[in-house]
Amino acid sequence: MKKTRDLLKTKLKIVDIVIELIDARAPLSSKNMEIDTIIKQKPRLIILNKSDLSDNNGNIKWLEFLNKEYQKAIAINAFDKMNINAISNAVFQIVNKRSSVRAMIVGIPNVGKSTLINNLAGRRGTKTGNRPGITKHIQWIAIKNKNKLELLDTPGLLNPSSDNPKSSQNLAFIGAIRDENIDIEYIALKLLEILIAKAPNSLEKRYKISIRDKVPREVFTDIAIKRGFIVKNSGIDYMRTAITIMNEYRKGMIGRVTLEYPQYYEDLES
Ligand SMILES: Nc1nc2c(ncn2[C@@H]2O[C@H](COP(=O)(O)OP(=O)(O)O)[C@@H](O)[C@H]2O)c(=O)[nH]1
Ligand SMILES: [Mg+2]
Repeated sequence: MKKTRDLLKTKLKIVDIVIELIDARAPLSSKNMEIDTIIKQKPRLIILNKSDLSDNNGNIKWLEFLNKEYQKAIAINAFDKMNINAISNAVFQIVNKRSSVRAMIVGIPNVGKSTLINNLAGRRGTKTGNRPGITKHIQWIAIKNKNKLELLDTPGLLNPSSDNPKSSQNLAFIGAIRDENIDIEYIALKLLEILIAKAPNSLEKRYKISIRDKVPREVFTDIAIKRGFIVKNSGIDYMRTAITIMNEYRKGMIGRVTLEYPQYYEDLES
């Protein structure tokens, strides 16, 4: 991590603004807290990405919270072309500069850094490096139709920093931790517990099952049976069922579910 941190600090010196991507389904768990001390007073735009996978109410609450805590936050979906304007406007609002502005995207794995860079850059991604005065090894990408905004072509990869059990679970749900490193069956059952509470209708609709009065294990079995995930002589194919549930949640097929809310709202709930 020290090496990554040092590299990040070097790159920070050459940008005007940091664009920090977090996952709208779990903004707190997917935020690397160390970044706050690394970037210090450097202008920053926080982007709640994958806001198409989180619920609208969650997005509103998080934007309200983040806009209060940090300089500025917006919610986007990295595939949406409309974002180019939203991001560019936000950047120029934060950075008080009329000439060329340079930005760098940072975030933990799987938050959508590459997707966003590709979208902002257009299909080919015009490289603007190797111009006089620009360090040879550093490549900049011109953002489509925004000739005053340039992006560092490689994002800053951060490790997730939250280490409480709830955050680790959220990171597993959203696919920020490699599946090899988690007990997928256990995690799928935990996810079902949340979906039963937060999105019962979507869950019933997706799998055409009734979940009334059922515990996660029973819902899990129902899903396996509905999908025909049965192995001859040994019953349910637990692995396949678990992977299916995880994948379908991650793709937003079981509804838009925000996994955590700003502390204030969590306190109200409990
Ligand atoms: N639904 C949805 N999926 C996204 C969004 N952004 C990225 N993804 C998906 O999330 C996965 C990880 O994206 P990627 O750009 O590789 O993340 P990176 O590891 O931060 O570079 C890919 O499967 C993307 O298609 C988004 O805004 N909405
Ligand atoms: Mg990437």
